[in-house]
Amino acid sequence: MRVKRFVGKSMKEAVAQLKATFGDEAVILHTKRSRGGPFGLFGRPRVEIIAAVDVAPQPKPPPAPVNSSELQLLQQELQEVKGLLASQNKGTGPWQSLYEELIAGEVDPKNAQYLLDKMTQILPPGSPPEEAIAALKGIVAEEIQVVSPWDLSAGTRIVALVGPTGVGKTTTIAKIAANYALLAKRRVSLLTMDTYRIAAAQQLKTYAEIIGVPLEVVFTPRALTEALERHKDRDLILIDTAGRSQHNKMHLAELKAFLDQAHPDEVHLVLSATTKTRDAMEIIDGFATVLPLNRLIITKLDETSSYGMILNACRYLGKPLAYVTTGQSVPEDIEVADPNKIADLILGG
Ligand SMILES: Nc1nc2c(ncn2[C@@H]2O[C@H](COP(=O)(O)OP(=O)(O)OP(=O)(O)O)[C@@H](O)[C@H]2O)c(=O)[nH]1
Ligand SMILES: [Mg+2]
Repeated sequence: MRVKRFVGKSMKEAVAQLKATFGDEAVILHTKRSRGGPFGLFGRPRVEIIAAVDVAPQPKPPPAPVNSSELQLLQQELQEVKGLLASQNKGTGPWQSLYEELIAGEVDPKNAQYLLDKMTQILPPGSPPEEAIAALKGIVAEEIQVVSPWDLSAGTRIVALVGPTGVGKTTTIAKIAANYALLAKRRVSLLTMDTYRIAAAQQLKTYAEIIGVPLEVVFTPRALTEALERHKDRDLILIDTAGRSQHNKMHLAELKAFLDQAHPDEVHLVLSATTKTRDAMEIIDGFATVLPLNRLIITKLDETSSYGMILNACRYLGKPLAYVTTGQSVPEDIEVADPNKIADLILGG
C-alpha cells in the first residue's frame, strides 16, 4: 500500500492531483481545510487530502513448459510411491482378500503383512489371484523350518519333550517310540521324570509294555544321569517330563535341573495347535529362558480349523518344527512336519 498527501487551493484541485497520481482506485483517508499565514487566519485557503492505494500485484511469470518425457517420468514415480504406500498400508491394495484370509486363519497381523510384502516383491504387478495364492503358499512354506527324521546311525540320540500341561507330550512320546521301535526297528528306551501327576508314569508304562520298550521312572537329576548311562547302548532315548506352566518359575527351575544333568541332544517344546498365539508366545518365552529349546512339536491339529498359530509359533521360536500330531491314536496320528502341507492348511488346501 502507498500513502501520499495531496495539497491544493480547493478540494477539486487536490482531488485532481490525487487521481493523476493514484487513479480511480485510491481511498481517501483524511481531508483537511485550512488557511496559510500566521495562526491560519489570514492566508489563502488550502485543502489537504491524505489518500492510499494498493500496489498493483506483479503479474505471475507463465509456467515453464514441461516436456512430455519429464511428465511421464513424474507420473511413473508417483505410481511407484503409491504402490509402496499401498504395500506398507496394512492389508490395503489388490491383495486385501489374501491379507484377510491370513488374519481369518489366525496368522498374526505382523506376520500377515510380512508375508504379503514378501509376495509383492516377487510377484509381477497384475498377476492373477491363483498365482498370488501359489506364491504366498510358497512364502509361508519357506517360513516354516523343518528337519529330516533322525538318522540314528551315529550313536545314542537323547530327546526330551517339555511343555505346558495336557498338550500331548506323553502320547507323542508313545507315537514316536512306536514308530521307531516297531516300524524302523530301532532300539528305543523311555525315561520319565513325571512323578508329579498321579498315574502319569503308569500311562507311559502301559504304552511301553504295548510297544515292547523299556521304561524307567526317575525321581532326581542324578537318577536321570544313571538311567541314561544304563541305556547308552540304545539308538533313541525319549525323556518324558511333567507338564508345567510357563509362569511357575520353581517348576521350570526343577525341570532345568534335570535336563542340565541329562544333556539331551534335543529339547522339543510341545504346543497344542488350539493354543492362542499370544499364549504360545508367552509359553515360548517362559520355557526358552530356562531351557535350550531346539525343536517344536505342534499337537492336536485335529482340534482346530485355523492353523495360523503354527506359523506364528515357528517364527517366534525360530527353531525347526519336527512333528505335528493329528489325533489320539497311537502310533498313527503323527506326521513329520511338512511345510507345504501346513501352508495348504493355513491358506486353504
Ligand atoms: N485330539 C487330539 N488329542 C490328543 C493329541 N495328542 C494327545 N492328545 C490327547 O490329549 C490328552 C493329553 O495327552 P497327554 O499325552 O497325557 O498330554 P501331556 O502333555 O503328557 O499331559 P501332562 O503330562 O499332564 O502334562 C490325552 O487325552 C491325549 O489322548 C492329538 O494330536 N489330538
Ligand atoms: Mg504327560
